[in-house]
Amino acid sequence: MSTTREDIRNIAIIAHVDHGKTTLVDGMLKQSNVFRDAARAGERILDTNDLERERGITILAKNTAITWHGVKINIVDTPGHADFGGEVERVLNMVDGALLLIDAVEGPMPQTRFVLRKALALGLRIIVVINKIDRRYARPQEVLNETFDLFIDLGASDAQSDFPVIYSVGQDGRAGRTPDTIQDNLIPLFEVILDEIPGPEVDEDAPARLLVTTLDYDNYKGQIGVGRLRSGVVRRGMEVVRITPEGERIPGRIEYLFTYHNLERQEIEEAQAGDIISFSGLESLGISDTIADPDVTEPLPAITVEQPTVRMTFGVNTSPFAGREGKTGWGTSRQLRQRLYQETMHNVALRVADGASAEKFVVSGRGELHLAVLIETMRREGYEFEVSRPEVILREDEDGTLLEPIEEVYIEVADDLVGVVVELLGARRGQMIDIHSANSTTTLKYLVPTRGLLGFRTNFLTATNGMGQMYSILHGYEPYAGPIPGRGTGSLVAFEHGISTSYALNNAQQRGTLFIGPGVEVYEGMVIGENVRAVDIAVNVAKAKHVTNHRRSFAEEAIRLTPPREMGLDKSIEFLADDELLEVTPESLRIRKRVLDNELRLKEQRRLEKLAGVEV
Ligand SMILES: Nc1nc2c(ncn2[C@@H]2O[C@H](COP(=O)(O)OP(=O)(O)OP(=O)(O)O)[C@@H](O)[C@H]2O)c(=O)[nH]1
Ligand SMILES: [Mg+2]
Repeated sequence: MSTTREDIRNIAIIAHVDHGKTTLVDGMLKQSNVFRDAARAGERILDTNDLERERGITILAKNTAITWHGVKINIVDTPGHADFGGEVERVLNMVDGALLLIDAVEGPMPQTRFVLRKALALGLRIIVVINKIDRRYARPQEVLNETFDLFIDLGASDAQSDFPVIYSVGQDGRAGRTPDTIQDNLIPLFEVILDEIPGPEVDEDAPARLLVTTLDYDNYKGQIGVGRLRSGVVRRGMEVVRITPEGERIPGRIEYLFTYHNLERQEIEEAQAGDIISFSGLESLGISDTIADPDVTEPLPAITVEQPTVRMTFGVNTSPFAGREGKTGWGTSRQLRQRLYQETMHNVALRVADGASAEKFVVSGRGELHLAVLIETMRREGYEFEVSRPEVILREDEDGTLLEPIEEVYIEVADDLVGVVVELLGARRGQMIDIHSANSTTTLKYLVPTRGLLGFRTNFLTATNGMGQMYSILHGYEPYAGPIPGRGTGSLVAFEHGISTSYALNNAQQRGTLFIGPGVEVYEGMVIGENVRAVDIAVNVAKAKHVTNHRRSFAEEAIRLTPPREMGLDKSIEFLADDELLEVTPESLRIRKRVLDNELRLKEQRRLEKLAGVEV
């Protein structure tokens, strides 16, 4: 018999990037007395991994739990960046309701739409939280209207569109039922969660069934699976069956059982349906596996996520410096292959396929950031490898028409920069669909082929002095829009192996912008800067000035170089041309030509130019 558990609530926090999810969870944890040291609040305590802290965004969805007036509230914090939308799709099956956070200035944004669509499709009860109402230009009433329109637009049921609303300043742990009755605490939010989110519907007499939704690892207890116990009871030591999405049945035993309690996993002996639990004891667990009583035959429906749109080739490092900086023995194709396929076990929106040769793998994801985070994670683990320029994943429709991904792009810039943005996106086959201005800021909405957006961010930030905001989200697949010009500049390529000198760099910098300073070891074919003209030129950066007397060598030291452009991972990926690769090691990022030999490459270039000439 099915009953409702009143002692538990399972909720997810969903929103567009930066609307304040993780900060609000801090407040909830703090006010339910999790922190012994209250000073730890306000530091996005759930954003635990280094990359999350460095980039200031959530990358992985995470579980936590608090207790409020005797009711346990399991909370799943999710990332808001569109590239990590797969994380949201992965975890929503664990909850009965969601807090939809909306920035009181920005209103619903592209990813608000995406996450709300997913939540509504699962029939979740939604509480709208209009957050950051302390911000200048906050417009809570308008934002509420826009949110209501969004519900209707997404086909929400009458019950779903009749959502409760909370207004909050998540940062200060304050909330209220109206913008004018904000309390000094989050009690109104806790009350609404208890009143409006239904407790889990469970059947404790049915056999135990759980869908593995998250994978974790414990140094002592091994692989850990996390999911919501749908029905039945699970006990420590119990025999179970693991049913893979393909229907394979593997017997096993639950060794340890845990429940979430504040920021920790707490060991328990027994769990009842409705709770979010974790367990160890099963080998080779996968996301979407069903863990069940041994006699269960039907698996729970597997998690589905949307398809990737962008891909890169990862390959064994073939640079002359290969083997110098990575962990010894980790640079082989076997190691690289194993690491990449292992990633797909939990990174559900990522795809890996063997490439054209045994040393190459095609890695597909939801965007450049999705792939960049994987690259950065791997280099920090000690891997070295090379990656190609990202490219979009094309499709064909039934009639054989070539389709490409198109993105909806939202841009916010100061009014006087609109012209620049319009020009930049026009060149990339962008179509403006909306423009309006308020408080000296213009908001533009565009449809742009994803192809045109690869490498766009750096241009955009340069053009707007870093003051512009830009978000994009997949709009859909449409017929191929035709050629889009590349970066329009060439590369300055090192002429031979050596150590860069100030003297030589001083000559090289007349041509464009350098990526390296003096004293850097370079190899032939390594890209050391950007040429302002659209051709590559080989430059000798290791040449020392011919010294004839003491005074001249003194002069060499006095050369003042423009500081090199800090490339970093994101900028390097955006810079790559088709005939270039990025060498990634734990210590360095080096852009290089695919063909390192300058003479060979020039010959090939001339041959291609000739061929192109014949065709015209
Ligand atoms: N003014 C104001 N700023 C806030 C408030 N809450 C959060 N912020 C700021 O908003 C920024 C983003 O906060 P996060 O909590 O990381 O946002 P998020 O939704 O978790 O972001 P992602 O997980 O990356 O999608 C941070 O700089 C916060 O300090 C608020 O109530 N008022
Ligand atoms: Mg966050």
